[in-house]
Amino acid sequence: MVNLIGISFIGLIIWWFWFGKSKASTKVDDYIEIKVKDGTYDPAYIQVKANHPITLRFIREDPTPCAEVVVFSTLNISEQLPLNKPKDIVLSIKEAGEYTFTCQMGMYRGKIIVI
Ligand SMILES: [Cu+2]
Repeated sequence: MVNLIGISFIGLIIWWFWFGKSKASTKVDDYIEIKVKDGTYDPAYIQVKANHPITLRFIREDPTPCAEVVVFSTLNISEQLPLNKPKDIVLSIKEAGEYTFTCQMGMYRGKIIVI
């Protein structure tokens, strides 16, 4: 119980941190454009409905190899992002929860919140 509160609190702090840093908007939509730039996914937080297909259009503006691949580890998805060319990833997540996506080394971080 205490752990749960602690984790939620940490989550909230991280949420605020990223929200402020990436001027991200959390929204429910069918299509979201995500810029990969300056060490952040923008937006980094995406809210989607369960069992509802969503297209994430990644636009990578960071030429460093670090940003080259986006990994959704819990979904077993890993995709190459071409430089300055949109890359669409279509997801339909069945279970509500939080799904993190990162670059290969975990410097870029984002989260999909499925409701
Ligand atoms: Cu990286």
